[in-house]
Amino acid sequence: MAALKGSEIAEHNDAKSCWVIVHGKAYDVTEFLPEHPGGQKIILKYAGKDCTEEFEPIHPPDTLDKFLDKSKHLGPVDMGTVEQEVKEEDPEEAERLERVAQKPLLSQCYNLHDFEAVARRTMKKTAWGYYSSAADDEITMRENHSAYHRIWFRPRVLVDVENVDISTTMLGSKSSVPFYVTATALGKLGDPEGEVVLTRAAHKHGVIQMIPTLASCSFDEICDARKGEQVQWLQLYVNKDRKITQRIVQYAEERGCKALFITVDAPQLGRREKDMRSKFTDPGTNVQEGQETDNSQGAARAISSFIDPSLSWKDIPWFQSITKMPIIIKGVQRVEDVIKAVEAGCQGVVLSNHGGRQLEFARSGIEILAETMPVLRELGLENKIEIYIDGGVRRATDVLKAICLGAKGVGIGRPFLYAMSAYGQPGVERAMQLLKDEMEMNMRLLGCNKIEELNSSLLDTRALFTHSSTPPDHLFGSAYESLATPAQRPK
Ligand code: FMN
Repeated sequence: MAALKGSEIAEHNDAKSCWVIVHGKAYDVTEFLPEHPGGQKIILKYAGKDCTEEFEPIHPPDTLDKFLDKSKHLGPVDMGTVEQEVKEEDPEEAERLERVAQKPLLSQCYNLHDFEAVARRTMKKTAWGYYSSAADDEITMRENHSAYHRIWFRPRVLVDVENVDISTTMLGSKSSVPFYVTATALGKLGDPEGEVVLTRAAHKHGVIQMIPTLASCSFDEICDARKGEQVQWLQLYVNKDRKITQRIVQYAEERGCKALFITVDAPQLGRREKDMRSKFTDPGTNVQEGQETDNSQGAARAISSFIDPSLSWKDIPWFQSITKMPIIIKGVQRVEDVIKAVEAGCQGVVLSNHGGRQLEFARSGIEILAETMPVLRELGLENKIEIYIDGGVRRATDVLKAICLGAKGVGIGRPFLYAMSAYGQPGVERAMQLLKDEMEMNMRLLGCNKIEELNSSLLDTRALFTHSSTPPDHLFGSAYESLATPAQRPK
């Protein structure tokens, strides 16, 4: 087949006939426009043009093969004939590149906060917007971390702590540490290689990785990046079309995933205004001319319209009938639902509010954990289910507090994304090493040799349930005009 010329493709530049180029190949997406989960407008922006750069981070490489009929695959394009868009000089981007060139050395990062600070300065605005954003006033996101500050330690002394072992078992698999890489979508926004960077770093450190449904890499690419006995779990957003869901789950099991985490806290995606605003001001979009773009919804909403809001407890037996993998409910937020999960025969729950990205004023995972464990113990259910938590974990002391309270493991999301975005695989490896070092040291200082020795007697949780130090509402504060005191009378 002769390669298509750029001029031929450029003729198909509207909704009546819409062709686009992705990775040097042309596609007729005219009929697909109304079905595109991210809306038509973003495709029409690239009608007749090359959209690879925009397409790449948001779509796994097998997307077009899977979702666009073969008759619409028009074949290779002679890219030399495609008119290159002259990009206007973008002073913001030039400044960003300068900051990238001057970023601190990796060895200057001593904790997970440092990676966040570097990522904030060096990531593209849209990518930073997607990763860092959370729901509404982002109070739950900040509470997730602050809640750990309301727990203090009661260490033991004069214990022989020469040898400390921080390894553990999660859902029947060995792990070198009691934390795991939780599922986070769109890895290629942070690194051109995407989630496989996390896979490789996780392998180096014996850390378990949860693969997101909405990864930028294809599922196969992430599985193929696995080495030896490395353990991966699957995070699942349940599709309205259960046949698709069944295919995903069974394929994951076939490819060796060791557990199925069903995300249940996102029947609709939360409003993440940083994400939405960063799209809105993207110079590539047309909002200044008053045109609405679906893009202004942010990356999150664009990719998530397939999620089934009708999912309920009644569906759990169906999942149990299609897989032998342990089933873990991700996004549980009250003890009553933990008990339901036990009754439904689930092997685990993740106490999580999705990193504060969903229901604003959802409580932190650590607080729910402290509410849950005593109830489970009272009912004799504590060994019937494994309890995981995530959200706001930034220090090994946070991990230790969760394990002391009865969590089997702790998920970490943004910190690994930031480490990857700022420094690639070496960044993620250093982040994991720093956490390991912090953990070993703090186990010693707590007077514990093994994970099994961590228990709630090592904690003072009296302040945990009081919310007197709720994170401030900055937007409200900055818009608020303070009341005035009486003015002096003129002379
Ligand atoms: N949770 C999911 O179940 N599926 C996802 O696709 C998903 N994508 C996420 C993308 C980003 C950028 C972030 C920050 C979180 C995402 N989460 C997702 C939630 C995480 O799994 C986890 O609950 C959260 O990040 C934990 O909070 P932390 O970021 O403070 O560690």
